[in-house]
Order: sequence, then C-alpha cells, then structure tokens
Amino acid sequence: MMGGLTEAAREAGRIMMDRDGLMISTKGTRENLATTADLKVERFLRARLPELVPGSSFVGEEDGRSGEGDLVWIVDPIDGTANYARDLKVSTVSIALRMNGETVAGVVYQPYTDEMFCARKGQGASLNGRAIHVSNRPLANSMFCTSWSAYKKERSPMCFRISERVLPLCEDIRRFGTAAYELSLLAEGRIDIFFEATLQPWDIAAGALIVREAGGVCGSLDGPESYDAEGPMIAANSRESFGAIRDIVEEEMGREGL
Ligand code: LIP
Repeated sequence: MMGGLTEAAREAGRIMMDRDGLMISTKGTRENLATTADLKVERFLRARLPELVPGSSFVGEEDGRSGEGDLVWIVDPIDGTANYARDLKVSTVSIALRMNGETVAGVVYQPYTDEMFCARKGQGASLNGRAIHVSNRPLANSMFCTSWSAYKKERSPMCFRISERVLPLCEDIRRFGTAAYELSLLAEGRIDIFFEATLQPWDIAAGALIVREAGGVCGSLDGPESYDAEGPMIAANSRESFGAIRDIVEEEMGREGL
C-alpha cells in the first residue's frame, strides 16, 4: 500500500506543478485562497486513494467527505495554498489514512524539492526512503516554526504574544506557510519546535504521525490534537521542549478564554 500511496502523492505533485490555466479564488475570508490546482489535485486523489484500500472513504479540504466508514483518507491537496498562489515554491501534498480514529499511514510530499516524507504507525518515519529522527537539540538551540493565525486574525495578538515569549527561550523563528512541511522538517531534525493556533485535520494528520514515528511529541493542550474540529497544535523534538511551549500556549490561550 505504501508504494501505491507514494506514487499517488508523486502524481499529485506533478498535477500541482502544472500551473497552466491556473485560477485563484477565495473561500470564506480574503486570505483563505483556493486555486484550480487544489481542486484538480483533490479530484485526482479522491479517485485514486480509495482504490488502494478497498472500502475506504475520503475527506478533502476542498470538497469535503465522500463515503462512510472507519477507514478514511484525510487529504490536503495543497498545504500552503497562499505560497502556491504566489509561486513561492514551498507547498506540499498531505495524505493520511485513519483507521478507527488513529492515523496509520501518512505521506507529505514537497514536489519542488522532491522530498517524500512517509510514516506507518509503529514502523518509523522516512524521507525518500531513509529513516529519519527528530533532533536532540535543547530548547535553547531550537528553531521554532509558528504562524500568527492569518485566517482568524482575532487570534493574532495571542499568537504574537506566544512568539514573543518563545523567542528568548530558543534560537530563532521561521514560517514556511505549510504546517505539513514544518512538521516533516521537525521529524527530520531540521527544525525543533512548532505551534499553530488554528489548524484543520488535513493540515496535521500526516505530519503528526510523521513526527511521532520520528520520535517527536505532538498534541494539543491537554491531550492529542483534534481531528473533529479546527484547533491548536504543538510539536517538539522532546518532552521537555513540548512541555515548555505547552505551558506558554496554555497561559496565553487561557487569557483569551480559549
Ligand atoms: C495552511 C497551513 C499553514 C497555516 C495556514 C493554512 P492551507 O493550510 O498549513 O500552516 O499557517 O494558515 O492553514 O490553507 O494552505 O491548506
């Protein structure tokens, strides 16, 4: 199944890279973009993935759910659509398979760099076939990836306060604009800590498994991240760093009554 899955992700990447006739529109708010490529990639994966696992259903960012059942594909056809719309060349295809509420397989593919991050529950994580592991950097030498809640700007001041408190504790901050890729970078040890306030299940499902299978820690404030609704997610290379970030996030979100 993993072979078929990575092949599908690669093909999805090829479809993404074809910008011929690209059209960009907004959904809901002015900063939440969708492109014709998001739709094309999702249409392709909605047809292809259920063929790999008979009886599986599908949930995609653009067109929602098709089918029912305990085996479900959770797909972000283009994670980092704002980057994609501007041709910034940092966007990923994110595919997770969940069974009875647990993610059992995940793939994040970055077509611009041809990086294929994969994980299977209990079998570790890999990048282009090579096993990967989170870093062992202490918090003081960590690179922090985060965002400032662009789609829900009423949460932005809280996110800035969190950044303001984390920056003095770590080395520096980056924002790549795709949570799936940032989680994959954490799994490979290139970055070390991560927080976003408002993520959707398709942004995180594959990346969370890749982080855990690479030895990292991720979750929400008081347990696992949510797959039923949007929510915050914290990830780190160690329990210590996870705890330090979680305490700050808990305090700042608590202040907002979230
Ligand atoms: C994006 C996330 C990113 C987040 C953006 C957005 P999209 O997903 O992956 O990390 O900061 O606000 O949610 O909308 O490009 O699929």
